[in-house]
Amino acid sequence: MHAWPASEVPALPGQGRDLRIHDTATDGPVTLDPGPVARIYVCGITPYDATHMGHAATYNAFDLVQRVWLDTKRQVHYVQNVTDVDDPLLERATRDGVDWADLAVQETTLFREDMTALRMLPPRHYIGAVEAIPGIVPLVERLRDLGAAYDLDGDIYFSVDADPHFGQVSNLDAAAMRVLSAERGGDPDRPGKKNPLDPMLWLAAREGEPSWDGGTLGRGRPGWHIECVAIALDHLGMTFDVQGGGSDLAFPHHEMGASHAQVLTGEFPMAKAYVHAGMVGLDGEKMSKSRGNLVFVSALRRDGVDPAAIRLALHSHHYRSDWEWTDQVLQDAVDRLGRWRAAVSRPDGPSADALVDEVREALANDLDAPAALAAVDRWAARQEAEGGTDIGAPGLVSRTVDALLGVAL
Ligand code: 5CA
Ligand code: ZN
Repeated sequence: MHAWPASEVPALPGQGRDLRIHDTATDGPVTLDPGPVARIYVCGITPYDATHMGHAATYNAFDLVQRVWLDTKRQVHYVQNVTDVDDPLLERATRDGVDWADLAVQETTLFREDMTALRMLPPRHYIGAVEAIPGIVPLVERLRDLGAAYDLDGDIYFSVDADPHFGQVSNLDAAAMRVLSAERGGDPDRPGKKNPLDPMLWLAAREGEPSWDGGTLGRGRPGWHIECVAIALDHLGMTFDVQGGGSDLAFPHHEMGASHAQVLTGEFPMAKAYVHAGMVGLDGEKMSKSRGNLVFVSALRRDGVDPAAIRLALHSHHYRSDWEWTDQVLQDAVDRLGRWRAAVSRPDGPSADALVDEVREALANDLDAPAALAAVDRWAARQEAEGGTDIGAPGLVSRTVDALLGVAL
C-alpha cells in the first residue's frame, strides 16, 4: 500500500537528545541508543470506521518518537500495518451491507487524509494484512514445524507455552490475561485448546467470509498477531527499537506478537521497548468504534477546525495518561495556536536558544509534550510582556515547533 505525503522536518541548530522512554515490559524508563537507523513498528488501524481522537493521540505519540530521533540526525525506519481483513471489519461490512474490501479502502483513504492534515510523518512501509498473506503462511508453517502451533478443527493455534518469555511484555497473571483475551479478540473458552490463552494463527475458511490459499495450511485467513509479526520481521528484523500502540494492545496483541517472533527466530526480545499510549475517552468511556462514542478527526476538519489546533490538543496531555476529549481541550488548543502564531509573526523577540533546549529536553524525557508546550507558552508570554531584539527568534521558534511538535505556525 502507499502511505501519505511527508511534511518536511526542518533541521535545528545544536544537538538533539537521546530518547528516554517508558517500556511496558520492564515497567520503567529505557534510554534508546538506536544507531544510525532507528527502527519502529506502530500498529495501524483496522479500517472499518474513521480516525477518532484516540487513534490520533496514539499516532501522535509515535510521531514524536520519530521527531526526537530525526533531531539527533538519525534516519528512521518506520513501519505500520493496516488490518484490512479481520472480524470487526467483516462484521461492520455485513451490518452495513457493503463490501468489506471497499470499506477498508474507503476508511484507509480517509485515515491517510487525516494523517496528512495532522502532519504525522508517514511510515516508510505501509502494509496491509491482505498483501502480507504470502509472507504469513510460511511463518505459520514454520511455527507448526517447530511444534509451537497445532490444529483444532482446521484452525491453527499458537502454543503460548512454546515461548519461555511469554508474559514478559504485559507482566499480567493468567487470570487477568484470560479476561483480556476474551475482551480483545481471543477465544479462551473454546474447547480443545492446549492453553485457553493460545491465539489463532490461521483461521480455516468460513462460509461467506473471504479466504486465501494457505499452502499446507489450507484455505483461510491470518490471525491478528501473526499479521504484525510477519510485517515487522520482514521490514525491520528482530530486536527493533520500539513496538508501539495504545495501551489496549499490550495484551494480548503485543504479548502474543513478541512470543510468535521470539519462537520463530530463537532471539529475544522482539523490541527493545514496548511503548503504549493511554486511552482517550469521551463522557467517561474509552473512545471506541464498538461503543460508538467518537469524535472524528475528519469531522472536526469538515467543521473548519485547524488541524494544527487538533495537534496542539493532542500534545496537551502526556501520551501515557488516560484522558478525556472535551470541547474545552480543543478550545484551549485553538487559543494557544492563536497566541503562538501572533508571537512568531512579530519581527523580533527574546532569544529562543534556551527554548530549543527546553523543548528537546521535555520530549527526550518520555515525550513530555505538555512540558514542551509550557516552554513555548513562556517564550510567547515573555515576548508579549517584554518584547526582545533577537530578529532570528520568531523564526527559530517556528522551526522548533514545526520540527519537534509537527505544528506549522
Ligand atoms: N489494527 C489493530 C492494530 S494491529 C488495531 O488495534 N486497530 S484499531 O483501529 O483498533 O486501533 C488503532 C490504534 O489506535 C491502536 O494502537 C489502538 O491501541 C489505538 N486506539 C484505539 N482506541 C484508542 C483510544 N480510545 N485512545 C487511544 N488510542 C486508541
Ligand atoms: Zn498490530
